[in-house]
Amino acid sequence: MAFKHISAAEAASLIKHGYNIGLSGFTPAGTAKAVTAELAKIAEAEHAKGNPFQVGIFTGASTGDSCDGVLTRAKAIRYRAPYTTNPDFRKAVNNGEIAYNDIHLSQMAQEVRYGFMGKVDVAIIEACEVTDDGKIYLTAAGGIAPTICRLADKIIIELNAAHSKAAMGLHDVYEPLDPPYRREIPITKPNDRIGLPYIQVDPKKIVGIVDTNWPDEARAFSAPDPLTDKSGQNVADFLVADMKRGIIPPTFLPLQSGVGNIANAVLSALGHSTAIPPFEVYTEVIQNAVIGLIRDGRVKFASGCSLTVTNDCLNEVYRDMDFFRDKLVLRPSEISNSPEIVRRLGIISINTAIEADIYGNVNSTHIGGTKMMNGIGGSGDFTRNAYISIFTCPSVAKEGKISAIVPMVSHEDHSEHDVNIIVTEQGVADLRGKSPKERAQTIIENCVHPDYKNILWDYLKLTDGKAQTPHCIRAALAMHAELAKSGDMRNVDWAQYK
Ligand code: 0RQ
Repeated sequence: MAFKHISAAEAASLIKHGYNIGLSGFTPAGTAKAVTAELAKIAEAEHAKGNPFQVGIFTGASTGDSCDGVLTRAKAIRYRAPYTTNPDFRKAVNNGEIAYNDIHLSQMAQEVRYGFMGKVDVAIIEACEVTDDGKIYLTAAGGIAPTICRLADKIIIELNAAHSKAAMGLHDVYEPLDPPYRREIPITKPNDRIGLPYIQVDPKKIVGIVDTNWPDEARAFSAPDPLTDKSGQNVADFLVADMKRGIIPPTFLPLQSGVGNIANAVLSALGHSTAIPPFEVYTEVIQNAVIGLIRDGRVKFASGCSLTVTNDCLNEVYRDMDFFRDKLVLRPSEISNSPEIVRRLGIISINTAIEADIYGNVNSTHIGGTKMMNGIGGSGDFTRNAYISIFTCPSVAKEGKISAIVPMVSHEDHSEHDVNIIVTEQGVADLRGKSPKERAQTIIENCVHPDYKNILWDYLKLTDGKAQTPHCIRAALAMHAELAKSGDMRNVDWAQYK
């Protein structure tokens, strides 16, 4: 079947007010760009005429500015799920302008299938190749593309020449059946392939091909600094010690690491550690550091949902696909983040916290308990099911005015029941096998910044110390209240709570 080649503007005109659109991609990698940019213009024109124009957006994870950014600025988003990192979107959400459903990334595809969010009207899928019989070859991410392709009434393809056709074969496309017919997902090793290298659709659903040449909008992370290096080294030293004690097998275990500078520093420290054998990565986001470690022979295999790397790095992978082909695979997010597989493979998860409390509860999403930062992403998929779950964060934020360790988190994403290890540049708190009271001692002793140690010891003195989880409820959020009042948590005064 010969497909119609149409402009991005023509494709966008197929999307009507009130539609839900499903997008390929995961992070800015592999996401739609050209059609959403044109859709924003349509929304602005309609708004100028006094007409409503808003859509719902279903994606794998965050997108680039040409999607979340332009659509937010055009006030074209009514509803969105899941994770996003866009600063304009963040502002709009925290102004109450967009309904944002921040769910675990592994659950996105199935919740769309279960009908929790309404129907998918149009799917916009970035591809490096489409065949006449409806085989879609994705680019740098799996995301929820297989599900939205199957469910959408219409499919628009962004055939993006900025992605090499070498990406064909990178993907392992597998969509589980829904209950009560769901079976085990048959992955027992990070490098198992269980599906097809393409998405098969009914070619009649493809309403147009938009030819583009638009590189992914992934950002480069700032260079590591002494603080992130120290946290990375702390994680690496901790894992080496656990391996020497026999807790981690001598072959090591597959690693998941979140995005950002600390994640890169951890990978770099592990990469340089001579005590750790070459290891595997079973993660969601494959960053530059992993590609470098594959080159160096330190990472044997990486399974992920996206290649969220700089464009130089992506082109290097495409150019040298003969080398990378048997060392990399990209999967849909419900497989890359599958709790079943995370538990089976015994993954060591490393994610970043905004704040943690003295009992090990972690807030990854909210500033001051109310304002959304990005979202939970895949951190919960991995943390809850990991062999060892690790959270890292700097011990203080905003020049020391904020302690990342507080009496009680102002919002909870990961509970004390799921969090094994907390790491700051100050040190490592090993919470495994400990009671809440023991956890508080080890967290304050090892992770808290010196400016805040006595403040937190003094907080504990407000309690009678006898309960399972001692708290002075009236004072539990007093450090946050103090920050809101004076701009510095160090000014908290416990006297009024005695
Ligand atoms: O503020 O932007 O004004 O400088 O929060 O903090 O230290 O730069 O760290 O960029 O790695 O983000 C948890 C948000 C960390 C991220 C989070 C302020 C701080 C700074 C950012 P500025 P940093 P990062 C993989 C797994 C959840 C999802 C996840 C995240 C800004 O890692 O979204 O793990 N994780 N997904 O100053 C007030 C505090 C603060 C604070 C930091 N306690 N109070 N502000 N900040 N701590 C990805 C996917 O799932 C796809």
